[in-house]
Amino acid sequence: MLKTSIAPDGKEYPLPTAEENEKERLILEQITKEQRALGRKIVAVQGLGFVGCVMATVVADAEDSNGKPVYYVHGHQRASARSYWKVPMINTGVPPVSSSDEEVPQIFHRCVVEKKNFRATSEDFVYTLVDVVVVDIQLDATKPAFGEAEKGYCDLSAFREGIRTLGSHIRPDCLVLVETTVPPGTCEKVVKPILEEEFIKRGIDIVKNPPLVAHSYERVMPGEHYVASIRDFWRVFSGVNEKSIELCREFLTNVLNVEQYPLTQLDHTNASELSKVMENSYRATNIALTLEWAKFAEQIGVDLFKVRDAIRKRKGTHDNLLRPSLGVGGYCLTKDPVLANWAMGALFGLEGSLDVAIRSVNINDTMPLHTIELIKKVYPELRNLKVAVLGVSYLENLGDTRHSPSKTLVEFLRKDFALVKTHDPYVEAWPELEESVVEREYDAVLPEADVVVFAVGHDQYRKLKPEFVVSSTGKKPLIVDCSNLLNDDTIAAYKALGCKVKGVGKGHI
Ligand code: SAJ
Repeated sequence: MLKTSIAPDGKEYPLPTAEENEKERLILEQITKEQRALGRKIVAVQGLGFVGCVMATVVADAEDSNGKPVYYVHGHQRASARSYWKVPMINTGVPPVSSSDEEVPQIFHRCVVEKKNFRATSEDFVYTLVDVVVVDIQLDATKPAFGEAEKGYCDLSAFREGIRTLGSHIRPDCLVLVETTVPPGTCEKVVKPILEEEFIKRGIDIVKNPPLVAHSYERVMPGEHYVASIRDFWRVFSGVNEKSIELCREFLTNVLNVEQYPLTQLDHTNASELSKVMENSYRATNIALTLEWAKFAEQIGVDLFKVRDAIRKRKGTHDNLLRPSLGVGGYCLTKDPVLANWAMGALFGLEGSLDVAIRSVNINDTMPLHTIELIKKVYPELRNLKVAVLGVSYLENLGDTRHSPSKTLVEFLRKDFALVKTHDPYVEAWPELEESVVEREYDAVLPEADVVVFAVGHDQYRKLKPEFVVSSTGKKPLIVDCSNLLNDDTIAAYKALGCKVKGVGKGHI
């Protein structure tokens, strides 16, 4: 029975057979020959996830001074049941990611269907044909214990396997450009040695032909400026040797809008790798600090958000002060500090840890418990309490539940036997929280609610009228504002309707 890969729309794609793979190799060879004849360099993008698939189109979309494509791009996705469906889907010119950026479907159609210089494949053989490989495969951090990020670690096995595939296929003069967010030290201590091992197995002299490895991290933000966050955005890069650095500079200069967004070269891949994870650790630490002070503000009758606004008036030095919320979710701030902390010991053999960054991750991961404390101030006993949670996405106005703080909130409420219903206008399913239904209609969650939690800052929640919310519940529910959604007038309106109101950082209520 042929294994299949099922796309989000339910369409089934059978995984390729051995015969089909043999045919595919011939197609890849033919295409590459034709494209080289057109004077194009050949690029492979390894991993067609939310970064790789759009990066591949940005590379394919790059044109020379005569408006001709500089590159032909083979997107490579392993033929896994989970992700193979992306290959046939991309080859119809359809993006495998949904996005509010209308440039995403346009750039896919332009490169796959019109320019015909981007095509997806699952054949490893493709790596024997290319001049550059852009590595965009996933690399996760694991946090085995809630609130104990110091125990977090990174399992590099899948990443190593991906690099080994490259080492056993690529030509010695092929540049391997790592974009994946990796623990500091990975290029020098993991990627380069694996490539050297594979080169030696293939009889390649690694002194004459040292592997060419560069690192340039992506700053993709999949929202409404998805494509621009790759093409029109600053990049940091480095390489394991001079040639790698120069080839990387040439590639990024051809692909990205470096006139407006100049490149920054660092002198070692450790530096470029450290830069990425420090960027997000800085952001995570910034948020964690505001929660610590929000708790203090609540106890002394202060509205932390007004204090924050006052501080942010100092443009250039203090206007990047962030804010507390229900919690810090998403794929970046939750793991990047852990990658660095783990690398200290695992890759550099160093004692000690990044205490401030790790403590910040713990503050951020456990932030939803503060919202539960606010509820318990009014309802000490949560058993059978009916709680309506508005918002399960990790970010406002987006439908992405990865590492959503709402998951922690719902799990801890249910652990104390509260009766929780959830709502989110952007979220269809919530895979991280099994058998959890996410409602789209208010009348499915508000009736009878004792507590209404404004968990995520979706714009439509900000516009909800207090009269509507209170009448929908048929009670005078406790209102909990986790993300500064309710201004003072709205809070006053809820109180006039007989509701109690609590808010993260809102000590003045
Ligand atoms: N959050 C707060 N308080 C804030 C800002 C965010 O609690 O002041 C929470 C959000 O609700 C969310 C989490 O933190 O749960 C992360 O929010 P984010 O705005 O950092 O969004 P992310 O996780 O998508 O972060 C990405 C990062 N981009 C990359 O790594 C390429 C980050 O560096 C960007 O700053 C961020 O997008 C962005 O600005 O959009």
